[in-house]
Amino acid sequence: MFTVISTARVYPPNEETLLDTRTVPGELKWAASPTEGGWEEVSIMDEKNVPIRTYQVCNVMEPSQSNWLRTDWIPRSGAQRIYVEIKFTLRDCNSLPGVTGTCKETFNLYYYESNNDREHYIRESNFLKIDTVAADESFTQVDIGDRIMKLNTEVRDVKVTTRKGFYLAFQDVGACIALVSVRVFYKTCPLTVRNLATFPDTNTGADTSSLVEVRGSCVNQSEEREEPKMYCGADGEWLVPIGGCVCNLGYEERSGVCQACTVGFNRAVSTDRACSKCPPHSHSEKEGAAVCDCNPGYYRSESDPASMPCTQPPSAPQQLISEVNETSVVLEWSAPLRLGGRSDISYSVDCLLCHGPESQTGNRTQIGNVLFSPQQSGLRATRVCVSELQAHTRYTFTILARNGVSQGHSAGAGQSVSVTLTTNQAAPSPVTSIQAGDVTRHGVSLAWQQPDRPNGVILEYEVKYYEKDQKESSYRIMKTASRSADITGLSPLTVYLYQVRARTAAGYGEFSGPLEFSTNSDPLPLIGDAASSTLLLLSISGGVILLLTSTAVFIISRRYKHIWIYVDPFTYEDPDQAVHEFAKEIDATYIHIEKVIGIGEFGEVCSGRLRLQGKREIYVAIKSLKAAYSNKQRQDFLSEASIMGQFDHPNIIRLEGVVTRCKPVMIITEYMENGSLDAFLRKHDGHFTVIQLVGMLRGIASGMKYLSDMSYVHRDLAARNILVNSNLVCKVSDFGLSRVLQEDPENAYTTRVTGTYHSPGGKIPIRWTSPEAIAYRKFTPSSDTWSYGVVMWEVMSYGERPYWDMSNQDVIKAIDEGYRLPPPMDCPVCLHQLMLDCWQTERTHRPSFTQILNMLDKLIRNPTTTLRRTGGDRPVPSLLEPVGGPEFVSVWSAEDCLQAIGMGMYRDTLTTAGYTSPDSLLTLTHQDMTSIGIITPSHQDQILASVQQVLLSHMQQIQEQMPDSMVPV
Ligand code: ACK
Repeated sequence: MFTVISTARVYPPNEETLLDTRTVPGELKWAASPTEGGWEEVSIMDEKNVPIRTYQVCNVMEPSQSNWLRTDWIPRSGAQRIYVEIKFTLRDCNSLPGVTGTCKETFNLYYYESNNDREHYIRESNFLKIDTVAADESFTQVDIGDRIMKLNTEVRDVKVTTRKGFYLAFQDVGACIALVSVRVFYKTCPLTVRNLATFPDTNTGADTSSLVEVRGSCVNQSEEREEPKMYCGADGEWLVPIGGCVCNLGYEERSGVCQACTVGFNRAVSTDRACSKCPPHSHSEKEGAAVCDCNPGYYRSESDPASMPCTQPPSAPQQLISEVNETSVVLEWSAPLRLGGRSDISYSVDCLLCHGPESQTGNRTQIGNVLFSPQQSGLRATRVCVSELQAHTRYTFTILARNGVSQGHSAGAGQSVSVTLTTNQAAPSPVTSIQAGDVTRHGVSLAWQQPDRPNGVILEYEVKYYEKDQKESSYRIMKTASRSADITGLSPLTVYLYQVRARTAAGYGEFSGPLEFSTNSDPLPLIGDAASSTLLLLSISGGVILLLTSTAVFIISRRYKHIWIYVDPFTYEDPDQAVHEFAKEIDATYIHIEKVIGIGEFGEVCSGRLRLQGKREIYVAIKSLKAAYSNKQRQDFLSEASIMGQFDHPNIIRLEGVVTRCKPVMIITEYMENGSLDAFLRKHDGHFTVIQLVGMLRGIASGMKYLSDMSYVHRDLAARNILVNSNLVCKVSDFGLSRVLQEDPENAYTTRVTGTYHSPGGKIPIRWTSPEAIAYRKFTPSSDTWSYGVVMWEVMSYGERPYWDMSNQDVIKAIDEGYRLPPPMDCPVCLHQLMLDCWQTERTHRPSFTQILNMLDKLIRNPTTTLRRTGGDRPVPSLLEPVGGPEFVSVWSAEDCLQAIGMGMYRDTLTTAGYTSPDSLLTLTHQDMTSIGIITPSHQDQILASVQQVLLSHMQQIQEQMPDSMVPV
């Protein structure tokens, strides 16, 4: 028998043993075939004297041996490849005396997969061969009796994947063998932790080259950084770790596990490897803190990293000083004593009296009118300039310091410092928009607008002028209380520079930029058709003019004082500049729209209320520009405002302002309660007296005279474009179609209008338009006169359609053939005569608006002799006839008139300024009133609205005492 040396073995950690004959207690009792004379179970003692089971066979002398030995069923336990380690001794045939060729030195190893753990019989042919096993070079010496034998160890492996278990078989073919031990095992990659991920014990794959992919799971208190993966190789080794996990915040990696940060420490960002001590002014009370909490009174802003110390809001700014300069103030302060441990300090300025919409433009903030430079909040520097404050007003400014942790933690007054100051009385802002009107050889008329910020009552204006060549070395000064000046005594054909400044109780404002203008070489002033025709009229009437009443002289003199030429907004490159030159931008929040009253060419027309700061609320009409508009439409729409904004007359619709900086774009005008004149008259057919109708016509003529004096041609004068207010005052509106008079009219407007009456300039209202304007677009104040005649006819016929239902072509033809509209029913002859004068084919024979106005005034003054005749039975007065006597003035004075409208307090002011007759009051404009010191807007409105009305109703009383032929129509 054998004694086995040193058989004690320790299994490697990546091998799972399925069978080890050396650990089987008792006999193995494997199935041998043949049962006798083949394999034999033999017990031997190992080196520790522990009995072990072996199988032996040694039939070397007999031929054709096939001795099978089969193990019991071995469960594969999930293994896919098993390893069989056989320790055996094998006798060298040569060492056996007397053996023949039958002796073998190998045996065969087989396997058979099966689910059956108790197979009685397995056919030998069902076994699959694993290998033929021979003794090899490496062996251990075994002491067998008195001889030394070699103990071989051979390992074979095979894939077992189809059944739950398998049997092994050893076939001896005639060798002398002792199977000392058989161990069956498979290989695993043992449980491991790599990159904070746990990989479980994993069976190797079925093939020798297979890699099993295994997903790891993060260890406690950690989370995946990138999916952890590793491969289990066939030899039970882990290969290629990928991805891994990181410890949760508040934990750090120690010895492959995540351990909580201790008290007073934190780990707040995953890129930090280890826990760190809490930053200053913070603490952690529990283990595992991700973030240390701030100590009481200390804070962290949302953007502060947790590693940053906790900080505090700043204390108040110090040493606030203010320096007032008129209506500006410079505020300066020093940084707070305590910055709270931060560097992101900023300041804001609070101003209790500064209201209104806020905007940031360039490097300044605007709140209402007040400007903060560089801004009102978020100031980095310790200085701010606040300007455009109200003069003479007490303001309190508070400077507030804040930093990143002020939000919600500010201790209020603790962070701010205040100063109260009073602004000075300020000089007026510079005069802008000076315009030159009448230029002669020796003089020029200048006019200008009031400064944007008068900062008080303007006492006078100073005009400085000097020859351009002489620079300012010798200049002359002229003072005036009004916003116009006639400069005389200039040298002909010389370029002069003119500057204007305003004076209030606070002193002079700055001079305007210089306006450059040359005097004429031409001895006669020529300003548009209206002026020349007036001069013509004056020269024709020669001595007659001397007979004009003081009123007429007054009107003419005022007219010359105010020559001002209308500026075509289309000559501006930037249409917005034009609109802002002539129209005030209104904050949309000051407007309350109440209802839609109509549809205009560009969108809805609404009525509503407007309350401007410091002014009483007024009713307004609001024209808005529809939502989807082109640039061209916006420009056309706003051009109406640019035109309207240049006018200031009681019979021209007044522009309140525009809204262009937000949508919808709007034009705000005064509200006219009775809407358009044509509809109004149709609604009240037959309800008015002739004198009331003439009163309306007078208003329209007065407005048109004003426009023609400004060289403005309306082009669409018609009753539908006249608006009527609650006092029956008529005002010219709709400046959409109109264009400025061209310098050289012969060159312009030559487009011949064809059948459709559309031309590049727009539609032409045929029934209202003069023949020369229709034929070759010759639009002049005389073509407006033609239209005025048609308006007269519309008014006297209570809104009848001119030429009734005749076609446009027929109208043109009829006019060409000399046909004219007949007098409307009950129309006084003189009025129809005036219409016929307006419809003279030769335009120069038509009356100017000055003449029309004089004529109407004459009719109003002498209603008993002029208005009573209807039907053309008696001769009518000529337009050039001298204006009638002063009956009107004698019965009714300017003083009475002012008294009647509750404005008696202005009697002296107006008389001193030359407004002595009632009809001189009719020429008053807002501008006139402001310049003579009637500055209260409501009083100005009251005077404008009521004077015409009172005078007309007075005339009506006179008329009522007339004979019955003068019945209301
Ligand atoms: O005839 P109406 O009532 O008077 O209908 C038209 C409509 O808007 C479209 O133009 C009316 N409208 C225009 N401007 C004013 C205004 N300033 N005051 C009152 N109504 C106005 C016009």
